[in-house]
Amino acid sequence: MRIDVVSLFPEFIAQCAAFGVVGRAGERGLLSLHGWNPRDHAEGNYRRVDDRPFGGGPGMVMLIDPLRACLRAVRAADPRPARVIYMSPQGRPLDQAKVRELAACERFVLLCGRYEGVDERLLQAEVDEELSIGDYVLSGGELAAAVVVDAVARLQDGALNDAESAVQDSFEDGLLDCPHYTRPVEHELGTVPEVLMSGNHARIARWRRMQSLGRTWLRRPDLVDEAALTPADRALLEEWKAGPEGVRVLPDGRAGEPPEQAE
Ligand code: 9WO
Repeated sequence: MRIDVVSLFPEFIAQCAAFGVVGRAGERGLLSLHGWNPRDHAEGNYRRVDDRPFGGGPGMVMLIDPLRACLRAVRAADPRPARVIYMSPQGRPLDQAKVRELAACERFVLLCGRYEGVDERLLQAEVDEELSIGDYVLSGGELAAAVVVDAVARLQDGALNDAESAVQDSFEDGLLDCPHYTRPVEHELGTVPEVLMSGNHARIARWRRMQSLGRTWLRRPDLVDEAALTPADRALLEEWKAGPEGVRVLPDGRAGEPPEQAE
């Protein structure tokens, strides 16, 4: 697949994509990532890409024309149609379902704003959708775009090694991951749960599922509601709630019942 990133700092995305799973997806030809700088499409000696906001106020707004010329060049670089996605806190929240949808696309464009944002007319004319990676403000869309690139790259067929694919399964069913342990078995900070040492794979799988269900119920009850649990899952969750196995303490020290979900 092909991802084009439009940004005043295209090198930033290239750096993010140079390592690990994403870097390997590139090496294996599963993903081609292209950075485009709207400044290269700006006119005049100063190559301006921003100007002061109408109505006053602090900061600058990205100009229509350099972005429009840049997007025209992006579209012309490949015959396949490309949807344009603007990374912004006003966008639809990104989740794994959205990541899967994008991973199945042959091509898309990520538009990264800087300063106070982009002239609204450019967004209306050129942008197909807005995506947010969370409810916080960054200094630009680049880090958010890098998140999308990473999440999408690892879903390309052949991007993950066998060992990594197993890890991926954990979020595929909409539940949080189970706890992990490695050597040593006995440590000042605690002992590894006995079941993981049993060699009984069915018991281990059952324990992990129960942990995933319990933790999701405790930390993200909203996900449990959506997860479409089987009767067997429900039974495992009840067992977790009842048992001593559930360490009902959150990392921040809160204990017990799942927190009220804020709307
Ligand atoms: C600045 C700002 C200040 C006060 C109240 C709201 C505000 N929103 C912004 C803002 O959106 N600034 C932007 C910086 C303009 C577009 C690019 N920038 C950006 C993108 N910051 N954060 C993101 C982003 C993108 C995707 N997911 C989360 C955050």
